[in-house]
Amino acid sequence: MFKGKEDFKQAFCEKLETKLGKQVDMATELDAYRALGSLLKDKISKNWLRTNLEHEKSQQKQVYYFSMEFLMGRLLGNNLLNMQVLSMVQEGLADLGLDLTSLEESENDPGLGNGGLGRLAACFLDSLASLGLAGHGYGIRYKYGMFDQRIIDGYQVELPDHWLSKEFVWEVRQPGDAVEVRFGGEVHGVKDEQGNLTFEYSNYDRVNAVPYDVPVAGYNNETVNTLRLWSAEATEEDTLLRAFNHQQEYNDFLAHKRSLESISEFLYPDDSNEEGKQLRLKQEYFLVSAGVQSAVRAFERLELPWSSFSEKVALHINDTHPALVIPELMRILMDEKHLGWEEAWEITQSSVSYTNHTTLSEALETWPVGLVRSLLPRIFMIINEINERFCEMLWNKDPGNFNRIASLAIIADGQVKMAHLSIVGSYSVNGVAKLHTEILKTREMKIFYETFPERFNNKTNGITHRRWLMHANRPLSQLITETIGESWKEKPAQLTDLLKHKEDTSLLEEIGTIKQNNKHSFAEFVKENTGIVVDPSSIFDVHIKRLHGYKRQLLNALHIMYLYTKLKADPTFDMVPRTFIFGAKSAPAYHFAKKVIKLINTIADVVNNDADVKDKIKVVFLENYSVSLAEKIIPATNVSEQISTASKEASGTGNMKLMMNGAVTLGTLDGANVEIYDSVGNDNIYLFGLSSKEVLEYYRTGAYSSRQVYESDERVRNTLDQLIHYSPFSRGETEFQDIYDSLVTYNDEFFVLKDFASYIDAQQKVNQDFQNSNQWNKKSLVNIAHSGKFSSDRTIEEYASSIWGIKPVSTVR
Ligand code: DL6
Repeated sequence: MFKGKEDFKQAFCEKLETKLGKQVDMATELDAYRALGSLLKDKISKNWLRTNLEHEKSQQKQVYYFSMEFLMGRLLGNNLLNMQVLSMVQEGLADLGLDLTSLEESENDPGLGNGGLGRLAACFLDSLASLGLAGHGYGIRYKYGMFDQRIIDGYQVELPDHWLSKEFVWEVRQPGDAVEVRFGGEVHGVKDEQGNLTFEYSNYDRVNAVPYDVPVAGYNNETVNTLRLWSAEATEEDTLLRAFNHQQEYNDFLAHKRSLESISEFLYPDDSNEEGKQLRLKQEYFLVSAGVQSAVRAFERLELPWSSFSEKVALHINDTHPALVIPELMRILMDEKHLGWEEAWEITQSSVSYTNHTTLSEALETWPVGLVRSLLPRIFMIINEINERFCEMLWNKDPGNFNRIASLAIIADGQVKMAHLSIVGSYSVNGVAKLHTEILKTREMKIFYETFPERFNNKTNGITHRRWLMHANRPLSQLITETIGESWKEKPAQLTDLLKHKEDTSLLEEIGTIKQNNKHSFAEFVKENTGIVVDPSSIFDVHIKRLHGYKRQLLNALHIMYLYTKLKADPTFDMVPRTFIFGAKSAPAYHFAKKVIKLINTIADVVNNDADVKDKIKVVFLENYSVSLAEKIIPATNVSEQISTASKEASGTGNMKLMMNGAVTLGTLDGANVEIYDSVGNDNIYLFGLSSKEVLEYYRTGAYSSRQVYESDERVRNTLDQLIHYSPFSRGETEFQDIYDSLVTYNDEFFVLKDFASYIDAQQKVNQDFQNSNQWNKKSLVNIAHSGKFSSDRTIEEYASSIWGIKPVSTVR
């Protein structure tokens, strides 16, 4: 690495000169960031090569984690941390008159993900490398990420996120490893000389999939894995070998090239409700085909028989989006490697594993048969055959049970059901929290569970404590080390050692002081970015996640309206000042969610400008919520809002990041909140609302009447009426009529009204308890102490041992 600070400074200055032709005094912060990033990448590259050589030499089993999203966050700080040079680099840069934090701010967040599933993939990469495991990511190098959110007049406005504009210093283009991906055309079965049936393709479009490799460096070890991002380009045949005799030919060529390259142009900004868009299906197959070809190539270099494929290769699919891995591997094994169906199926099924991330029925992917058949003719034939064989197997087991076959079939009602394909074609299906897995087994995937019980298992999500604690909250990290020693960094479960100190009042005070300092810094940030002045001694109450009906930002917003109204009626109403902080993006076409954003901003406008209440309540909606923004908010949070309708949030991971930074959860018994509750106990979490059983029972019986709640609870009625009658919030407009209707007229799908009363009570309890700072800090400590269990290192160790069957590469660690 670097021999010391002076060595680093020299290398950095040289890099500035050779890469940018500049000296330190001429360099902007962006220049300095680019030089530093590229210098680090050079340093990482040595271990990168060594890791690859070592894997090849020892024939390590490789895990390929296929995901349409990797929400990585900025890489500079993370790489400095993992390479253990952060403080030294910071000091060296300071000697040169440069501030590391400002350089970090120069990096764009890579626009490669939307929300939970993408961020989980990023945490997993960090853990795989840090645990010395041979696991790599396969994704798409989208040119435009999820939109850049602006709030204009309270409304969400979407601008393009051209995150590559500043150069992504970490990537290495690898044209030598490009592969061809085919779309459309026709497939003909022909008999070869031995009479075997083979398939010939004609009239198809081909796309060059060019990989861009990003190194993923482990913490304090020498492992460097790879995140391989595929970019779509026109092939050489389509570009160099064309004759342009006429302008029209040139125009046609440009249109063709543009349409091929549009495959990796942008990330669909939805987190759940994907409509059957042809381009999205193209993206999915593009990733899958490129990735599987690349994994097969790597396997072939080992010169082993095909029967050992699954001993050396694990293909993991992050939700159903990459489910075409199954027919694509079948296609390659049969059409290119000439294996028979049975052998290819055995290999495929024992190599693929699948994680489900949602039970929302609208998020379960299906594709129209016609679309799959025309875009991917050979793949469709294979899916069809898988389906027929599967249905035959079901028939043989239970002849005549048509209903069962109809509900399990992969192709039914003119749709290809990707979850069914994923379950049938894999050896492992996991949910992401205990409750979620239980719901999969007993409800959403019940008949599949009955058919293949051995495939189903739970892997509760986790987050990387390196990014979310060691890097995002250095003072807290340091205090923990001073209290329990260094080893929690490599073994985060040891954070429970903090529990031995939970009666140590001076430690509790220090925890409180760190939180207070973080709140001060964050208040500065809020002021600079929004002009809103917030009181750092107020309770920082944080609701950060995608905007969705089931995540119930609306419940939080209605509660603020309720508090405001109460304060207006009784200015002496005693409450600890509270700052409500929101960060959330809505899918551009999700009308209801956008209305909620407008409502929150309207509330902010009313409350923040009303002299009667402004010392008691402030509301801040931060635009463009992202990983780097989360890193600023989370260390400053007191209350973590995890208030989804029970049964709807598969796991949540924000809940884990916030507890790890000493925030106390206010939540429903949903997703991983259940396990957080089991760990921290009743005194260190605020629970409210319906249980998942009650919610599911209401859905089953239809016995819930939101109008009844509205009519019988005055607090509910007074609050809701302000949405439609003249009030400071409606200002006589009908803007929020839809929200009102969804709650009262259309029976409140997410039980906001039903849970309103118990939410008020829980909030009231928070208000009381926060006044005893020693007790509150103790709750913080208990949460931090139990957060080690929610490190993604634990999750990945579980995947490694019980799904993938891989062990750390001993010589690398
Ligand atoms: O598993 C990661 C994350 C969970 O923590 C969230 O609860 C869940 O909503 C999220 N799902 C998605 C999109 N789902 N699909 N498909 O991000 O996954």
